[in-house]
Amino acid sequence: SLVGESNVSEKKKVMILGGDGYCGWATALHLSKKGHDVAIVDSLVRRLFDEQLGTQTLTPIASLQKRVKRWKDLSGETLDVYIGDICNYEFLEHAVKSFEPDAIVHFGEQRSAPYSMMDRDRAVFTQHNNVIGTLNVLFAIKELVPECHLVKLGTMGEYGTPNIDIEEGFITITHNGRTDTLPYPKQASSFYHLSKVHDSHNLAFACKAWGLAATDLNQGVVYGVHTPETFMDEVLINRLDYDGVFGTALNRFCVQAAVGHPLTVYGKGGQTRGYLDIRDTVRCLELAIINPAKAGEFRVFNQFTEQFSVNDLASLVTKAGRKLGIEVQTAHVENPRVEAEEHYYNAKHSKLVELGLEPHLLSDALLDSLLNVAVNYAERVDYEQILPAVSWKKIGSKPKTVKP
Ligand code: NAD
Ligand code: USQ
Repeated sequence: SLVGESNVSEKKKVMILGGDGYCGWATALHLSKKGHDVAIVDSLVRRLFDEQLGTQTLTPIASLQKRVKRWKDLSGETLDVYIGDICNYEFLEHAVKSFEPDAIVHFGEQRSAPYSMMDRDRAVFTQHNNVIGTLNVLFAIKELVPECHLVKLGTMGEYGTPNIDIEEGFITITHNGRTDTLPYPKQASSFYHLSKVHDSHNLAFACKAWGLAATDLNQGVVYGVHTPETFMDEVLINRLDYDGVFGTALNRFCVQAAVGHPLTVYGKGGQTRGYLDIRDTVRCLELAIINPAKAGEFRVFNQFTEQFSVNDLASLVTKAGRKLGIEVQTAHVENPRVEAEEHYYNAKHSKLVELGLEPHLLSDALLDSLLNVAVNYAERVDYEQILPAVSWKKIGSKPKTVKP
């Protein structure tokens, strides 16, 4: 067992909603390795989205059952598994009652902005899945485990790109001579990002009304694939999305470079966001869990380590490619989204560092290793899935069937 070598001060029972996904799987293994008792809850709907869209992760992922068995063989640790939809309250109630978590980490949402902008059906699905799922989690905690700390994934995209500094959740404003600290204004720009805003409001209210303890982690864009645990064995490998719907900026650029596709910079490329390495994601979750919010407290942490524009990322990947002998081109594609392409951006991100986060800043070594992973699995890449096909302006009410 790995518990012996862990530095855990207090062993916690942690339930991970969305534990079969990109951030969730890596976090489940990290916390298990650190000696916590971990349960995974997942409906496996993410695997179904890939089927619907006719795409697949760059890396070949094993079934959840195989993953969990291999982890048990390698570490001696058991991960409890509950397969079901958290929008189904009876299922969630059963899982929470039988596991009795000290902390619930909530990754279990539809997380793609383009997916939420495909058609009315998917916009409604996204907000229903995310908002109702989170409401169910709040009720389950209130009814069954009122002391349980909720660690909920939000997004930096809740804030949008205001022309002033972005604070961590709250801003102190003086208006007509009076001063108050208020929730930072939200200006999300997709039905997905808006679902996170709605969640944040529901969390804040539940903490105030029922005394729940919650941490909202406004995470930036995650990059990378390996963590020490998922790297232990190919059966444990994490997913890496590169397609135009679920792929995110830096991960996409590395895969594009590896297969000789021009980097897809949308519009002017000045869009600036917060980014972090997946090895920091798992550590941030651990820090939030071992330093819980108090009863009645609604905390907000901005979870990213560095800011980059899309143009910055393209030039970093171009340089890293050159070192590996890959000539990387950039294509400025028409921006399918409605967003500012040149703007001020300066977001605070000190609370997780104060708790002990030591960031893995984006380095040549990481770009090298990510490019190498992409080169290794290049034959799995479907070139046709790379260009963006979802337009924010062309969203319609008719279900969009994916063309063969
Ligand atoms: P993912 O799609 O890889 O994983 C989400 C998991 O949740 C999937 O396994 C899916 O099957 C499951 N799920 C979705 N709806 C569910 C439901 N109703 N019931 C049970 N399970 C359900 O996504 P990810 O990239 O791991 O993101 C995890 C969380 O972190 C999301 O909430 C996302 O919004 C947030 N986030 C992700 C990023 C990123 O760059 N990947 C950045 C910021 C925030
Ligand atoms: N972009 C490009 N080219 C690409 C892909 C993206 O220029 O090939 C641009 C987008 O237009 C956008 C920026 O890069 O301006 C980021 O896009 P993204 O697809 O990497 O990230 P986003 O849609 O914001 O969503 C991702 C995750 C989501 C999470 C969010 C964090 O999918 O779950 O909430 O990152 S944040 O961006 O901080 O809101």
